[in-house]
Amino acid sequence: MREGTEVLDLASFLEEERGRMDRALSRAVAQAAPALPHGLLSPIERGVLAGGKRLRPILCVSAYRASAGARGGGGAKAPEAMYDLAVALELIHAYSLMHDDLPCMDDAELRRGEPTVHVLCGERETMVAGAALIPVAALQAWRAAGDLGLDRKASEEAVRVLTRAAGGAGMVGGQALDLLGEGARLSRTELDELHRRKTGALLEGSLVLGAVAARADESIRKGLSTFGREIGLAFQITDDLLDATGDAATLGKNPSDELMRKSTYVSLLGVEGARDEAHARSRAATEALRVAGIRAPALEALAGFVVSRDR
Ligand code: GRG
Repeated sequence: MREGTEVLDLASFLEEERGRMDRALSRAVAQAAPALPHGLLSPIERGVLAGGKRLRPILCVSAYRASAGARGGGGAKAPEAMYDLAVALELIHAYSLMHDDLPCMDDAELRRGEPTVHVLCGERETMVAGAALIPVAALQAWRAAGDLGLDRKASEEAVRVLTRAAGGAGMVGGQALDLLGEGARLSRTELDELHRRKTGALLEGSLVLGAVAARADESIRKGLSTFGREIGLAFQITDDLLDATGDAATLGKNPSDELMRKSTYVSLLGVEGARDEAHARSRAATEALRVAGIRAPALEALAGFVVSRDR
């Protein structure tokens, strides 16, 4: 894929980028492995290396390229260290799915068309392996930022962006709101706030991390941040739609929102209303790029992918 060309072949772009992310994730796991007690390697390999769309690191590298392009470096290939930095996001994402699937959480037995990690490796092992991935991700980001040539201040900023997105004000905080709201009927404002944290924070952080890595100026960083916030919501609304209308064979997991009586965008807006809202958020994301003067065919295509995906 050449970012400078007008038409982007999304399918081959995604395939190429996923391959690079998978290789970077294998390097990250191999780097972490010597320090880990032997029993943790299996659940970590299973949780990290067995598939997934790799959306967050792909967004991160795309934001890096778009930022470099805005500074006059358009079309440049991202260095390998950028992929190493981006997959720190995927390590956090992987742990969150491992924990989210546990019997004490969503109690899911199927993910990505395969038995979940705890089904294969045991509950306690999965819990500990998931926790081990959090510092592994922070160290991965720190090391990769150095390899990328970022100075100390920018490297610290990269780790801060990652850990804030993953923490109490972000993903874990959103998960806590989700648990506290169980059984309640949430308002639109409450649902937005829950998902802005639980799903949106890591997606928005992916864009901001790419901007930090490219040393983007404030206006580019803000534009990418707004893009990330909008696609975060579009992604979650689509997730709710897929859960309500998809089947396990396509989704690779069992629909569960209705079973768990969750407040969702579908329960709040209906299928058509939720679909309209997802597309509106996707358009708002693209508009944020235009307003900030960011030319990024890959990000525009990814904004479309987020709402057109079938899993
Ligand atoms: C500390 C108990 C404890 C929990 C950690 C579990 C947790 C925090 C947070 C949950 C975050 C979570 C699972 C959010 C859902 C996000 C979501 C819609 C994930 C699906 O993402 P995709 O579609 O997955 O990108 P793939 O399979 O493509 O990687």
